Amino acid sequence: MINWSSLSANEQQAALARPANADAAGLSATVANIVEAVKARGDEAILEYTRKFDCPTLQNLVLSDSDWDKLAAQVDESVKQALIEAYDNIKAFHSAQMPDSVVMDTTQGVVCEQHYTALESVGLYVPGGTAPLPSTVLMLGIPATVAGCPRRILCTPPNNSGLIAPEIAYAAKLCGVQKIFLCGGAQAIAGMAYGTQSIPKADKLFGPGNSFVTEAKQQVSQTPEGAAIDMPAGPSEVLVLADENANPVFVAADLLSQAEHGHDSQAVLVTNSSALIGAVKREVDNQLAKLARAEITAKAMQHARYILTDSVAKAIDVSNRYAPEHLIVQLDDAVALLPSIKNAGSIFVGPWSPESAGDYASGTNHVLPTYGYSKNHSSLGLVDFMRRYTVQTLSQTGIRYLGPTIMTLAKSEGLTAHENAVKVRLDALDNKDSWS
Ligand code: HSO
Ligand code: ZN
Repeated sequence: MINWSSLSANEQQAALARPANADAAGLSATVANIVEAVKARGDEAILEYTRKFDCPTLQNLVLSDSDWDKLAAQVDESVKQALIEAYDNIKAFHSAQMPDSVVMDTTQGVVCEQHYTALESVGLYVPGGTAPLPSTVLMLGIPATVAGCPRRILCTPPNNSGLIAPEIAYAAKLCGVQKIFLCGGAQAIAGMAYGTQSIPKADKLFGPGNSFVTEAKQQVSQTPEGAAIDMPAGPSEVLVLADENANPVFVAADLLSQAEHGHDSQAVLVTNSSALIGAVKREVDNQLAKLARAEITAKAMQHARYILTDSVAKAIDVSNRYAPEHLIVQLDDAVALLPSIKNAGSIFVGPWSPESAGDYASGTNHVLPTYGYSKNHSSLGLVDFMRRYTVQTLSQTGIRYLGPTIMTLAKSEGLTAHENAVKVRLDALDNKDSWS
């Protein structure tokens, strides 16, 4: 248990720190080599890495339509129905995010417009790992399709026999993914960013991944011929804000649901009640033993943080400083306190809103900024699959009216060519020859 008010400023900072990568330089060099190999040798390099890391006998990077259909057909009927229900909610919420154009006269004869258009080609990444996540396929594929992106491909690592989880195949079909490539890691990211013989180049890459994937996304987004990325990422995290009336069974279950993602998952409880901390710890022990992934979950819970503050207001302060990916608010007056919550990727309000709801099926996106990036990055949404551009049209009245202002500003910056681009037009309107 961490007693917040007894900590020095440095200790407080350390208490909220994220795990740092011990060998950032090594990771960066390894990934740079992979990216270079894929840039130089395309499919051949990706196949080599995929045979080395995922499936030694893989022949083809593309999942054939017949394999895709066969896999999708294997999914349990009840899981299909659940995926469809989740799909409906996610689609409804993301469709409602369609932004409107802005068209207005800013001044006499000057029309300014702002429009959105779908990105041409998007690359979706879905990790393999210890638990393949079809829900992530929905979170990426649905907004890509709703936004109207014409090209939507997905990369995911194959298993030892060169196939993928049936649920991933089914979810990808459901949400309109057009092609699945059987590769993962930095090699998949490089393949989508630069394009290969079989993988079409993507304008932007989306989706979570391990440290290799994250580093590769950073690297390919630094070069103009690479691809944009959705957001920077680190291990998944939850912060629960709770008071003495919160249900310790619920709080423990929420911390554990985050912890089961991986040994590096971050679970943080911030509360003004030491009694709650005691009760939650007991509950964590009770529930942990019964979980399917008890070992991974226990490992993550070893670095779980239980922070005691002097007041609810201070607890909210701590949460704002931590800027969690997921924030669960189990405070008495959760709704009233929402305006004081500044930084969080997605907020779950009140005792009946577990993170699992947003992870799977409520409709919100589960791709969210981690590692404190919720201070300046947004949760994934429809507009991330679009780009915004502007249009302006000045009439003769417009250039006459605004021209002198533009000329004055251009002159004040010493940019006489800018000034002249207006002057030649004003002169033409006055039937004057600009050059005499
Ligand atoms: N909590 C994860 C998403 C997820 N959970 C998928 C279950 N499946 C990151 O937001
Ligand atoms: Zn989750």
